[in-house]
Amino acid sequence: MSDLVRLSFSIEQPLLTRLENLVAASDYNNRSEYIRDMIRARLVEHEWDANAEALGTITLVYDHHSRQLSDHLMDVQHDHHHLVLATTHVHLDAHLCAEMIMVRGRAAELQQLVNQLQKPKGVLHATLSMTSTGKHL
Ligand code: NI
Repeated sequence: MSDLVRLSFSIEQPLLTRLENLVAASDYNNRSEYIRDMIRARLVEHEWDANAEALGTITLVYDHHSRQLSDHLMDVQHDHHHLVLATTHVHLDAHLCAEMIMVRGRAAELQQLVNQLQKPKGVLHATLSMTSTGKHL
C-alpha cells in the first residue's frame, strides 16, 4: 500500500452524522476505508473518455414552486435535444418533482448537461449515471 497521509477537513455536524450512519450500515470497518472508496468511485466517473459515446440517465429532484424553474429545466433540455432521448416526470408530492432523463452522447456533453441542470436554485439533487453504448464491451 502506498504511504498514507492524514488530513483534516471541516464538515457540518448533520452531514457527518449521516456519513457515520452510512458507514455503520455498510460492510466497511472504518470511516477512512469508506471515504477512500467514495473517492475512487468519483475517480471512475471522471475517467470516462470525454469523447466516448455513452448512454445515461439524469435524475433530477426539484421544487416546482421555484420561480420559472420547470420552464428553465425544459428550455435546457430543448437546447440539448440532440442528447435527450426521453424524459419521465414524476410528481413526488405537492411540492417536489422528479425527472428521469435518458440521454445519449459524448460523455463530456452529458456531464456538461447535468452540470447545467443542477445549477438553478430549487434543484435539490441531480445525478448522472452513465453506461457504455455496448460497442466496446
Ligand atoms: Ni411534477
